[in-house]
Amino acid sequence: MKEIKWFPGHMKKAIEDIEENRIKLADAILYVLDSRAPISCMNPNVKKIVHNKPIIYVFNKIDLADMKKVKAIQKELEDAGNKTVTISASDKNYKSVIKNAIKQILSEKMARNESKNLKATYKILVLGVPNTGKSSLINMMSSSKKAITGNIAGVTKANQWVKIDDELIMLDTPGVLWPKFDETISKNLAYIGCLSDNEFDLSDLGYEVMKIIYENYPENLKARFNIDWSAEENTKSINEEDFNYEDFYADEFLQIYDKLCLKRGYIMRKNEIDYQRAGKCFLDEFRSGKLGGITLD
Ligand SMILES: Nc1nc2c(ncn2[C@@H]2O[C@H](COP(=O)(O)OP(=O)(O)O)[C@@H](O)[C@H]2O)c(=O)[nH]1
Ligand SMILES: [Mg+2]
Repeated sequence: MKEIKWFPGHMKKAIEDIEENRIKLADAILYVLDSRAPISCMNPNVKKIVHNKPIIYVFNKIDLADMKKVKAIQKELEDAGNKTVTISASDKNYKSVIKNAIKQILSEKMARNESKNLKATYKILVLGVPNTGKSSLINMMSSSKKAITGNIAGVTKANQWVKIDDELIMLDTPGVLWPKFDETISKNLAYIGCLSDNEFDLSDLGYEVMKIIYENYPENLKARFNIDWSAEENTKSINEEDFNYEDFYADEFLQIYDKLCLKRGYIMRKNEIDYQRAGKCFLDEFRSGKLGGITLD
C-alpha cells in the first residue's frame, strides 16, 4: 500500500497541543464522526487519549448516510455504555440535540455548581478526523460563522475557542488523524474526503467507490442512472471448466462502469473513456449525496 502523507507539520503541533494542554482543560469531548463511514472515523484509543473525559459520539452528516446502518452502529455504541447523537451540522434544528446531550453528560457537574450557586462555563473540545464537520457543528451552535469550514481536509489549522452561550465554549481543532489505520479504513476515509485527494489516483478511487455502491446499494445507482442491470443480457459464452468467477465478477462491474461513463459522456477524443474525469465526477456525486444515503462501514 502506498504510504499516505496525511500527517503535515501543523497537524503534529496541533495534536501535541491538544494532548498536552487542551484535553486537561476540557469538561467534555464532542467526537465528530462522518455517518458515511463512522467506524473508519473512530480511533479505538480515543478514551485513553482524552483521559476518560466524558465523550459524546456525534454521528454527523446523516443527510448523506444510510440511517439503517447508522442506527445499528449507534446502538452498538450505546449498548457499550457510550453517549451518542445523530445530527446534520448543516441544519440548525440539531442545536438542541447537542446542547441536551452535553447537559446530560455533565449533569452531575452542573448540579454541583448550581448547588453552590456557581455560574460556570463548560469547555467542550471538538475532536474528529478532518472534514467530519467539526467547524460546521461549532458554527451551527454559535449561530455565526466563527469557525472556518471547507470541503477540503485540513482547513482548520489553529486551535480556536468559540463562545456558544453563557454556559458553553467550544474548542475547534484541526482534523486530528491518528497514525494507525489499515487499508480499508484509509480507503473509506479517502472516499468520503477525509484524506487529501492528492495522495490518491482519483480514477481508481471513483471506480472503487462506485463498485462498492453497486454491490451494496444497487437501487441507488439504478435510480440515479436510470439503468436496469437485471435486464442486461450476459453475452459471454461460458466454459464451466476453466471459468474464473473472480475475474468474471470484476469484469462484470467494469462493463457496467463503462456504461455509466458513457451515459455521462466521459469520453475523450478517439472514443476512449475518460476514466480520470469519470472517477473525479463520480466521487463528487457520491460525496455530495447525489447517489443517495450511503454508509460504507
Ligand atoms: N451534507 C452535509 N455536509 C456537511 C455537514 N456537516 C459539514 N458538512 C460539510 O463538510 C465539509 C467539511 O466541514 P468542516 O466543518 O469544515 O469539517 P472539519 O474539517 O471537521 O472542521 C464542509 O463542506 C461542510 O459544509 C452535514 O451535516 N451535511
Ligand atoms: Mg475545521
